[in-house]
Amino acid sequence: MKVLLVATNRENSPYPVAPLGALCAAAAARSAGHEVKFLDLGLVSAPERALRAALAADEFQAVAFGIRNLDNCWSFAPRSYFEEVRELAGLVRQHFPGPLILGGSGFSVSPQGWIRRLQPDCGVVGEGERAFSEVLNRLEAGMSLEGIDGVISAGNGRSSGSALPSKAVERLAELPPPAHDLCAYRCYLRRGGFVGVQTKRGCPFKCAYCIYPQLEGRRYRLRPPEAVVQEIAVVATEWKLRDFFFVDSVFNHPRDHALAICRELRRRRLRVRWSAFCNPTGFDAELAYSMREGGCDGVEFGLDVASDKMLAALNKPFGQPETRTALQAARDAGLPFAIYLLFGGPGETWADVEDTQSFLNGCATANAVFATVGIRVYEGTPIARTAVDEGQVKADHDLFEPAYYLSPYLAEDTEKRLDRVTRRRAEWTSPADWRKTVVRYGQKVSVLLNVRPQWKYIRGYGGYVRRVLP
Ligand code: B12
Ligand code: SF4
Repeated sequence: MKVLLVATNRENSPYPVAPLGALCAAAAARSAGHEVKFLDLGLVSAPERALRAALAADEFQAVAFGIRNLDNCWSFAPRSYFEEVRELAGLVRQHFPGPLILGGSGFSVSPQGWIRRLQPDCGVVGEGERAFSEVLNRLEAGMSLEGIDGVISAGNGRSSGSALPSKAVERLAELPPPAHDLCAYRCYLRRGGFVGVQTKRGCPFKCAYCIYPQLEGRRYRLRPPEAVVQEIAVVATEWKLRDFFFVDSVFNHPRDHALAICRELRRRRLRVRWSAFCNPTGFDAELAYSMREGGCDGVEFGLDVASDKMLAALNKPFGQPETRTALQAARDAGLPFAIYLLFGGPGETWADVEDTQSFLNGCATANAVFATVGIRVYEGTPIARTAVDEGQVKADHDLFEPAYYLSPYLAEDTEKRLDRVTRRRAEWTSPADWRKTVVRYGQKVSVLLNVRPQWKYIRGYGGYVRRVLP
């Protein structure tokens, strides 16, 4: 059947992100024999006009929405994307009589919330490839959508099926590579974006607030390194693109797999550069050098916190010794790195925030430390229980509407006090800096100059932002 697959995400902070998930769903649908017309609203100036034109230009048997983000997860400047998608769905209902299918990570973090509000024909929870193809197969055959693993069918105003993600595909090598050919990557790269690539799915760790294991599964499913690098090689050689981002939850774990990817990249001698999210687990000198030799030009360490007390409270899978080793290894290998911190976890005080800072002061210095505060609460996470127990969130709160956990000890003058801590160190930066229009403008200019992201090229990024873009 012919399906119109619409990538709905229009967020452009920190930069526009290419719709990798929707490209995966598109590839699976094509390999199941369906015809896919891909409409990426991320780069168009008038999304509603573009959608109306696409619907009028062809006869489709189904329309599917890829919903990457539900909200921006920022307690200090919260933003929901729901209204944008609701308007698009209204337009589809007005101009198209056939079925509407929803999917994507923004959908999967709160599937029942979307189903209740938009009443699509069905929604695919979690991994999309198999379930989406099966939905299209059934629609083509005129069969019911009930009973498909990972699919909530919602016809006739009632929903059936579980909101649990679909059973994960065991061997990722069986899936077709993402349909990169459908994406206007050059436009993304020009605006600071990257080509996204996955080396695996899943995360076995159990950090108190994190929903990634629910989205991708709790067990690693590794892609063969040769297949990952071949995917990169095709994009790099056919479209002459150089800038990649490994979108794994944690690139460097399991360590052997990360090493194998780096070695394969080196062996193929591709002229590419890439960065990735890492955590300190098993991140050592050998890995750091290998990453560098494989083309890595920047590491984003998701530490969240670095005080012993809060590492335990958030159930992080690493401690201070691993953190020290990892940061030193990155520095010694010549890899610029940024650190992401998330304050406000259970029991955290300003003294704990300062402990994190003084511990990091004694480690290899990051180019940038991005410190934020307030933890987005997701259904089914340990922090959701804590938030209810402490009365921060009502037990029946619909978490489609973002709620944030914040340690009561940090509740007063939060942003001002975080800013004060931040200003003590040149590399630290906090929401008080990023919210300035002039900073956002400065970032746009640096993208035009191909200095992207800025922090890779600037040591003491926070001080720079406060000094040069006051
Ligand atoms: C890597 C990443 C980033 C990187 C992206 C780097 C890059 N160049 O691509 C960076 C750091 C830039 C980033 C930024 C943001 N991110 Co982010 N990011 C991720 C991460 C870790 C992986 C995303 C990814 O590409 N996965 C790989 C693809 C293949 O998986 P997928 O998109 O889920 O697609 C699968 C299914 O969802 C489904 N599917 C997808 N589309 C469709 C369509 C249809 C029709 C169907 C049926 C199925 C389907 O099938 C796909 C294949 O199985 C996820 C967390 C996670 N583990 O999922 C968060 C995540 C997607 N991000 C999230 C958010 C909120 C953001 C930001 C808004 C944060 C912020 N305030 O800056 C920004 C938005 C940026 C933007 N412009 O859109 C949230 C979204 C949930 C929510 N609350 O809305 C997530 C889930 C993390 C979280 N906090 O919970 N992000
Ligand atoms: S924060 Fe990172 S390491 Fe922890 S569970 Fe989430 S993805 Fe895994």
